[in-house]
Parts: sequence; structure tokens; C-alpha cells
Amino acid sequence: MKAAYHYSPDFLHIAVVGSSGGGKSSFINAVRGLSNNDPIAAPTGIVETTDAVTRYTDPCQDSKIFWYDVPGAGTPNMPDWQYFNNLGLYIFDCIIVLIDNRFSDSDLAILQACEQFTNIEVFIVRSKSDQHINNMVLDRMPRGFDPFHADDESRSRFQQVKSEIRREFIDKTYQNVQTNLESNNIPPKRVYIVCKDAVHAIWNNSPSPMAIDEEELQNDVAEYVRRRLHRNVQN
Ligand SMILES: Nc1nc2c(ncn2[C@@H]2O[C@H](COP(=O)(O)OP(=O)(O)OP(=O)(O)O)[C@@H](O)[C@H]2O)c(=O)[nH]1
Ligand SMILES: [Mg+2]
Repeated sequence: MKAAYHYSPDFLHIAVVGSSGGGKSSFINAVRGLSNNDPIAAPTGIVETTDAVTRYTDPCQDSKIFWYDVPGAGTPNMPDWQYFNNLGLYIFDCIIVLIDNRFSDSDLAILQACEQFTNIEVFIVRSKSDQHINNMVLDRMPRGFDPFHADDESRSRFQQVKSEIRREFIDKTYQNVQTNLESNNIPPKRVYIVCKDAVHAIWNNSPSPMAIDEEELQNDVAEYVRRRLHRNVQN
């Protein structure tokens, strides 16, 4: 598997994994500073899109990271229990598990498999926060509400609802992931809530109003990379 994925001991290999359609390819594009419609971006879409593990370079100068886009779990092509072993995920130095709408059996199967490999660094990331917050806000507003054609009073109500929903979404997401980890005997772990546009915005040095944990995730991954490379040099 290491040979198949061109594993190089001088580099760190970060795989982005998770349920089909969870936003894995979009996340890799965003961390590489690309929009989904960029000609060199990883293909994305609303139907099952990534069908083979694909390696992408990191655009930072002298970077020692390779990003790996991985097909989605939990499809007829890739049942949960086969996913980790069949794709050889055990060779990666770091795995980013992208969780979409709900904590799924696929997410659980991946995290349980990761537990067997203590040398793999795992980050749990909740994707598409913008989409989920927007859906919840629109559900709470009167039917047919259109923020672009609303009067001042409705717009201010909209902003207030949005900020309440955002707080509720953040709290419930943190709580829900911890509850799922605990009930499946997986040690507690930080979850980072992100959306692709806010990850991409970090690249342009223009923080997004939608940002939640994107910057912390970037800093924590960078810190992990520094630590691991330092350890490699010492060994
Ligand atoms: N609103 C919103 N949409 C997103 C986000 N991330 C991904 N999407 C959309 O979700 C859909 C699926 O995204 P992909 O990146 O192709 O998902 P994937 O996990 O790589 O899919 P597979 O390779 O098929 O498993 C696309 O239409 C993306 O534009 C996000 O953060 N916010
Ligand atoms: Mg994909």
C-alpha cells in the first residue's frame, strides 16, 4: 500500500476520509487555496464523485505534506467494514475524518479502526457548517422569507435568528460528537466545525463571517506537522 500511494518517509501523508458526499474533495481544494471550479481542483459533485485515492501536493513553499483525497465510505461500492482496510488507510500519518449531517456508522467504523493505530494522528472535522446553519435558519423564518428582499425589521430578525441558530448548532455538534464517541468507547476528542468557503478564505487573508473553527484546525494541523517532522529529524 505504501508503494501504491508513493509513501515517502521524508513527507507526511494526510488523508481526508468520511461518508460519501461529505465534502472531502471540496475540503482538500479549499486547503490548497482552490475553488471547486478551478481546472486543477479535485473533482466534486452531488453524486458519488471520487472513485480512487488521489494524491495532491500542498501549495506552501517547501511543504512536507501530501494530501490524499479518498472515495466516500458507506456506498454499495465501499461498505463501512471494508473501507479502512481495503483502502489501506493504515499507511497514513494523519487522517482527517469529515463528518457531514449526522454522525454515521461509517464515521464510527473509521474512528474505531483509527483507534487500533496509535501512530495515526486523527482530526475530527464537521463539514458544511454554512449549509446546515442556513437550512436551520430558513426553517425558523416565515415561509417564503427572502433575505435579499426583506424589510429592515425582518432582516434584523433574520440576523438574530441566525446568531442563535449558529450558537445552538455549535453547542449541539460538539455535544453530539462527544456523546457518540463515549457511547462507542472511543476516547473524547476535539471536533472542528468548518465550511469550505471559510477554509478557502484563510488563504486570501480575509476571514470569513461564516468561520467557526477553520483557523484553529489549520493551526493544530500545522503544529502536528511541525512536531512530527521534528521527531523524524531526531530519529
Ligand atoms: N454549502 C457547502 N457545500 C459544500 C461544502 N463542502 C462540500 N459541499 C458541496 O457538497 C457536494 C459534495 O462535495 P464533494 O467535495 O464532492 O464531496 P466528497 O466527500 O468528495 O464526495 P465523494 O467523493 O463522492 O465521496 C458538492 O456539491 C459540494 O459543493 C461546504 O462546506 N459547504
Ligand atoms: Mg470526493
